[in-house]
Amino acid sequence: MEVTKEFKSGFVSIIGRPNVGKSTLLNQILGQKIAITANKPQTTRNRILGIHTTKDAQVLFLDTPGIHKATGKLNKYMVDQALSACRGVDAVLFLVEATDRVGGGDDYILDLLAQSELPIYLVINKVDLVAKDKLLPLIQAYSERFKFQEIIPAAAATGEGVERITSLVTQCLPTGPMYYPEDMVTDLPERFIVAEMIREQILHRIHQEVPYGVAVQVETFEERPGKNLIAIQAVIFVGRDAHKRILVGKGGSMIRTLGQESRREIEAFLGTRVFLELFIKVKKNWMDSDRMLSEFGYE
Ligand SMILES: Nc1nc2c(ncn2[C@@H]2O[C@H](COP(=O)(O)OP(=O)(O)O)[C@@H](O)[C@H]2O)c(=O)[nH]1
Ligand SMILES: [Mg+2]
Repeated sequence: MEVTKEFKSGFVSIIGRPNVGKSTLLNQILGQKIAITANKPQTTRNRILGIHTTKDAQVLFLDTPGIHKATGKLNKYMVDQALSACRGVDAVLFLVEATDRVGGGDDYILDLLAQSELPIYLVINKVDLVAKDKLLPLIQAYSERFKFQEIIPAAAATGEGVERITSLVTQCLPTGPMYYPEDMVTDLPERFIVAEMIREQILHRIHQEVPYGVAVQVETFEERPGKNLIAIQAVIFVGRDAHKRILVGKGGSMIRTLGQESRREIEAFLGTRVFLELFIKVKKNWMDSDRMLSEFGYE
């Protein structure tokens, strides 16, 4: 790629309360799904790097877990991931929902942001869910609450306003090198994204508290040469026996569905056929064990 002389680059973190659409926005910016999304809080557990490269700039977006008042070790880890993603970056995209009133859980985040001197871009997401005449008063109210660099209405799910977000944040980046190869979209290993796609199916299909106590690990990932096939074995860890029974389902029906749906997503992501085997193991209360948290990559 021919790049411009004034090439810009830098980090932009995407923060906000759980469920406002941060991961959906990242996927839409990249035009590719690397972050899982669900209509549930605490879907994203780690910081996720998405790389957006054009001939003018390379923007390194950091998707983060939602910021909320956390209890429990796993939740505290997640919030810490989000807050630390605001240090050493060049700008912050702060997401709220158009359907929310100003304040509430966002005040806490704004008070934290006020202590930094970073440019903060407010994205009012999910504008597809509100009448257009509700938008101006909302923008007005937010602009009185905080000195944002810009206020951008958007709908991450449909793509509305998303190009504008990228071009506005690019303007505030310093000139700098291309840190990653131009065709690279993330630094996450394929194994991690595969495990996340399995967890996403669990979030979509199983309710109550079960998904919050699930961790997924890919144990084997083998390309079968000459066959255009990847064989994957993954383990779903749960904290309780009862959760295992729910995941297995009647006569194994739930685990079968989870396997089929995950395989479909993983095949689309990897661009090959996939042979997927899922196993379920109980690790009692792993979410409160430092050792297990770090084994699952939450440290
Ligand atoms: N209607 C609507 N739903 C959205 C939009 N953006 C995200 N969502 C939905 O909101 C839910 C949470 O999205 P997600 O990206 O996982 O939120 P996160 O927790 O902030 O990362 C999912 O069900 C998304 O499909 C949007 O612009 N409009
Ligand atoms: Mg998310």
